Amino acid sequence: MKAIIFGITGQDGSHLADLLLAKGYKVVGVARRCSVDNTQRVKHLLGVDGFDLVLGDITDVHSIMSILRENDDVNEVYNLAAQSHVAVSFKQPGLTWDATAKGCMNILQSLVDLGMINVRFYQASSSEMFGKNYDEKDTRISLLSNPPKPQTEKHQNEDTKFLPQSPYAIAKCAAHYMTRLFREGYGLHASSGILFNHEGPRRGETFVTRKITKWIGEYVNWLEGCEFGSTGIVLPKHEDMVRVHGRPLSKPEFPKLRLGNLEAFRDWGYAGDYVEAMWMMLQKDSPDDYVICTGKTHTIREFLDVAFKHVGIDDWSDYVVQDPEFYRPAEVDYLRGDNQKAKEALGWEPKHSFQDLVKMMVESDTDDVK
Ligand code: NDP
Ligand code: GDR
Repeated sequence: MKAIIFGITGQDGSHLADLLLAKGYKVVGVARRCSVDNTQRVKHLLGVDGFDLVLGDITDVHSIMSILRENDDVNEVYNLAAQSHVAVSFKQPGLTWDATAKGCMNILQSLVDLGMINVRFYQASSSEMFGKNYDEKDTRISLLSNPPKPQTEKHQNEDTKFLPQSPYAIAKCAAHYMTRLFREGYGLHASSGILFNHEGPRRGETFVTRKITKWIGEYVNWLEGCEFGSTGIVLPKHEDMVRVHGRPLSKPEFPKLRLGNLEAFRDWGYAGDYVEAMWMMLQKDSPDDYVICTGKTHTIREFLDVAFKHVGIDDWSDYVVQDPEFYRPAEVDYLRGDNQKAKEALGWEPKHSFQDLVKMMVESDTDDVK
């Protein structure tokens, strides 16, 4: 079996490549040209048998066509490439549209134009497409109220209407509908995974979870008086810090963690679990759309609670500053998926809990910086 992964250098691309190679696939990863090395997440795969890294950009239809032509024996194509940062999409809506919406169309149309109609296609759709919308279902009867009252739970599933709140989410909706159109119009085996937030040690450093755990790692390291590099600051050991040429130096303040809205709810899962769902979708006889999520939701405050507690800090309020720079023109307040369809039709379930995820990320970042 052979797969092409667009977006190989991203978080999910690297996890998916690991999964497919372990299953014996040949994997062609498409990376775009970058002035600095962008292959950090797939370093461990370079030179591995069955893995090939090629240059291409989803906004350049010629590069897509030539990659597909050179790999006309491909069985599965995964489109994970996108300008994937919601806040950035407000600042660069044009680029976001070109990569996130048009990029998907470029791949789909190329498959049809080249007559590669039997290739199975995966599109990385997003819970951001739901935006402000959710459905409510009765879950239980509250016996505490008199008379007993039904209680409701908010959630999003495959039937929830989209109400996107950012240029990113609007571009993802366009790509989602384009995927559906090629499925229904051309009979392509094209599926969309509507994935809720998924994270892990390979998560980009400007997404909120990784920004928090990365900061914790660097702070813990600073406390221990070690050198740390990824923020660009290199601190001397404690001894040197207090005395240079016999003169005492004041201990420099460690910069606080600057965040935006802490009240938003997100349904956070582990990326390694979610790429399995992508693969499972393409193994089904018929293509379809699936919500992939944990079904649990937490605020950013709760993430902070668990992450800081993990390094022995019960109250993080002295370490975190809310900064208007990180607020968005429009926010998605509440995301909590319902994964019943994926459970029943794919047999997929998340293997890692919220607590597992936070622990894994904090531990990785406290180790990494040492
Ligand atoms: P990342 O931002 O980590 O990765 C995005 C990938 O797309 C990178 O490899 C990036 O390359 C590549 N890319 C960007 N623009 C282009 C372009 N013009 N041509 C070719 N490649 C390009 O995202 P994730 O791995 O987290 O997510 C994977 C996909 O899933 C994305 O489409 C994202 O929008 C979507 N998604 C993600 C969720 C999540 O929680 N992680 C949830 C729902 C959907 P480079 O490394 O050079 O920047
Ligand atoms: P999201 O993830 O927008 O849900 O998109 P992100 O981690 O960027 O934001 C989650 C929530 O945290 C709030 N927030 C901050 N966010 C960032 N990035 N930086 C901050 O400093 C900060 N402070 C608070 C945000 O306002 C938001 O409410 C991710 C991406 O992976 C998308 O590509 C994907 O489609 C969706 O998840 C599902």
